[in-house]
Amino acid sequence: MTLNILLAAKEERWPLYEGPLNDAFKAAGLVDVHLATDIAPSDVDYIVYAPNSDLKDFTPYTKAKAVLNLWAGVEGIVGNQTLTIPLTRMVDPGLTQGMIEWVCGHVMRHHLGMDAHINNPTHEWAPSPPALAWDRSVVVFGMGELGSACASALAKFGFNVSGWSRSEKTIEGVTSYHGAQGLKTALTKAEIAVLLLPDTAATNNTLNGETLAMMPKGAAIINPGRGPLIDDDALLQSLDAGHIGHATLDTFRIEPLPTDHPYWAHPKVTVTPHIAAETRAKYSSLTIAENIRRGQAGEPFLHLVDRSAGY
Ligand code: NDP
Ligand code: OXD
Repeated sequence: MTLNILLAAKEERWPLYEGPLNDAFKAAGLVDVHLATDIAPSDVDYIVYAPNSDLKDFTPYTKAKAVLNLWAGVEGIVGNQTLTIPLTRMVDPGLTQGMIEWVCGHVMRHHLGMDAHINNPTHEWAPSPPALAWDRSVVVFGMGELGSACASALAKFGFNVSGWSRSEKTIEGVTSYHGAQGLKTALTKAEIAVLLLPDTAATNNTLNGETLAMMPKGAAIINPGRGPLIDDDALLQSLDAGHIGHATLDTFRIEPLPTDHPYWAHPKVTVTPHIAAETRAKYSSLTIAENIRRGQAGEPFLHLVDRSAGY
């Protein structure tokens, strides 16, 4: 029996995914696979789903066994009432490695104060050596697949690393905080804060006027998580008041970030266009194929989304 796999994505994704997905299906031992972007809904067995797909009504996909999201973040699909089959999200080594590199790079920029030397138009000779990583406290908010990998990598550099999440974690070299009281303690330690929380009702405005004020003066915020984690007006106020020192933002409430948004022109804000970690077809196809293999073998899916928690 042919296994029908729908790639629900914009047309431009097809050339990127066709080869890697078919190769990964073969490597996973899946035979007689038909991968396409236009399969009759009632024939589809699995849906590989890109968040910008036009597919919003899953009702006609009567025999589909799962929707396999190509992104780690699921805020665009998790609340879809027409989706009643299992939903998995992307966890793959390429995504994790990309996030480690991006986060460590931006943490290092702030830790070493690189900007002062990259932009020095007056050729000022003002030696002000940076602290050692041992004496710098970095807090990662959201200690899941990506946050815990970044926290471990930062700990290996020697940073004094803490992590905050819903549940307590045991990670070598990383102090774990959780819950409301844990959040307060974590904030007070966050000379550099990395946000890797998902976008849910509970994480909305995690950084707001009150919580920003708990952070050390001059703190840097790095947000590859999602735009709604931050109250934008409160952040701009805190930057203008000289409390928060800098914000490096990769994700926004509206993307692309509107050209007239104050973040673009703000001297203490760095905007990157949602590039912290890309889902790369070469690696993500392996996760997709493994989950389809599992589905066919009657084994539990990996990386299932908890629909009630929203991530
Ligand atoms: P995970 O689901 O593995 O981790 C989420 C973490 O957030 C968990 O540690 C979880 O706690 C914690 N968390 C969730 N809700 C709360 C809460 N209310 N209070 C405290 N902690 C909470 O996700 P990933 O690590 O894979 O990805 C994280 C996010 O990164 C994605 O959702 C996405 O938004 C973003 N992302 C951005 C990319 C980019 O290019 N900018 C690329 C990829 C992802 P617990 O462990 O206790 O459940
Ligand atoms: C993701 C992302 O969630 O790229 O995977 O933001």
